[in-house]
Amino acid sequence: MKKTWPNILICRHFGQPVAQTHPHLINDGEVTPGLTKSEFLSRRIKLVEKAIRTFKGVQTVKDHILIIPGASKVFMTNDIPYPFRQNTDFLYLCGFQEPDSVLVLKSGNETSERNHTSCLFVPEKDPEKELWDGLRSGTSGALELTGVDLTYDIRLFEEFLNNYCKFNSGFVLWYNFLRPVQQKIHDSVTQEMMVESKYKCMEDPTRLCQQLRVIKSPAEIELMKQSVETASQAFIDVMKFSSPEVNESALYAKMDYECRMREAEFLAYPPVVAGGQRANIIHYINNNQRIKGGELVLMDAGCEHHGYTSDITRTWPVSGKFSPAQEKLYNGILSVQLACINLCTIQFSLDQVYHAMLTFIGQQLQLLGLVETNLHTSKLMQKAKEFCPHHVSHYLGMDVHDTGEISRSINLQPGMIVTVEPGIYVNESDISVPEEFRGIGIRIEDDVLITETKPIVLSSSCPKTVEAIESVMTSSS
Ligand SMILES: [Mn+2]
Repeated sequence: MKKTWPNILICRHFGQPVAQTHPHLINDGEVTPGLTKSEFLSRRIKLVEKAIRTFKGVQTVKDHILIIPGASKVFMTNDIPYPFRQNTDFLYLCGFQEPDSVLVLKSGNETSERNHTSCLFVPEKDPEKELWDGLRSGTSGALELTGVDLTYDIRLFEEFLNNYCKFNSGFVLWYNFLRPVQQKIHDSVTQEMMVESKYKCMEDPTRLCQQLRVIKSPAEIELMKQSVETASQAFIDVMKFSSPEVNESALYAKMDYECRMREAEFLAYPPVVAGGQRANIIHYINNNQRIKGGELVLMDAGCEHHGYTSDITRTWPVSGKFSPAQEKLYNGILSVQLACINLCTIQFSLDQVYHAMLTFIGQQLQLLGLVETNLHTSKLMQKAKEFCPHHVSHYLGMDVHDTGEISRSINLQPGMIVTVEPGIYVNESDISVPEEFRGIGIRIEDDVLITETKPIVLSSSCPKTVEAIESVMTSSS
């Protein structure tokens, strides 16, 4: 009988999924699922080029060094870590998923692409540590995995900075000093570079990085579509699972389960699962109350799929059938939401969509008899703000509230992905409105891709009209 031996020699060990170990997740040439080494390389080049451009014409500036730390593990109690989540900018620039690392980008003397260098400092392999905490890629694994130019043991980081300062002057240090990501790295930067002000000037690279991140590449758009589709399908399962007296926590658990079963890593944020008047607490996350038969439930949830998030809100009757008052208010806010989506084009900014939303909500409030019809415009806007105290949108991407440094007053651009999420929240003790509407809170939120022409709703498979929701809830499969 012929004996076959396991091919142990070619089986390298890495601290994160690679094509050899996780062929179901990742293809050859990819650093993280769906994203290639060349895409990461082009992100790094673009960032350094942006840094150089910022100082173009300033003769005294010679070089640029950018320091982007990865995250460290955070512990909830002795030895018990929270689920690890990599620092977003670091992940965006190199795809390395282990804690306690740092990326350093150095500009070359010329602005030619080839001259920029990327160095990744990582925890070196250590059999004893790996026995407890899992595999590490180490310096050689990280080099092969990410395609950066150089990798070093993280323990050499301080020495590296020390040497850099010895042999360089007149450089710009790009480091977010105000929001340290990793204490050790922060101490090293402070110690080696701040003490004698070795740099010519210090700048925060966060905004430059977010200017890149806010426009999604084709590969990123594909990942976003998958993330949003996963959450949309999970919403359908949660709607079907709803029934009178269901606990909010059960709907939360069902959402989490259905997203993970579709290979999302986890929910992107603690979801809002708010029955009845609890929907009027915008960030309600206690999720521990039973929902009565006649009530609506508002669920705001999304997942993280290979580092990209979805963020959807639906509001539906747990019994499967809207009451006449619920339906009226629901259709009112739905018409606002559809009108806002139509404005998501390169002609407008998110702030302009927000102001339009206030106008649309004002009109609906008057049509539904929630406010008087003879109000002055400014008073009507004020009323609209009272019924919807939040913005209509935020950018969406690797983070849920993505690229927070990018103003919402700039025009939308192709490749941006944004949420559209108007709501109406009627206080139960507001005696100025018809009784039938009191205590109802409704929000409808979709994820929308901006193109050269029309907006594309990525969450369109998630039921949204009264008919679609009622029909999904009565169908058996
Ligand atoms: Mn949102």
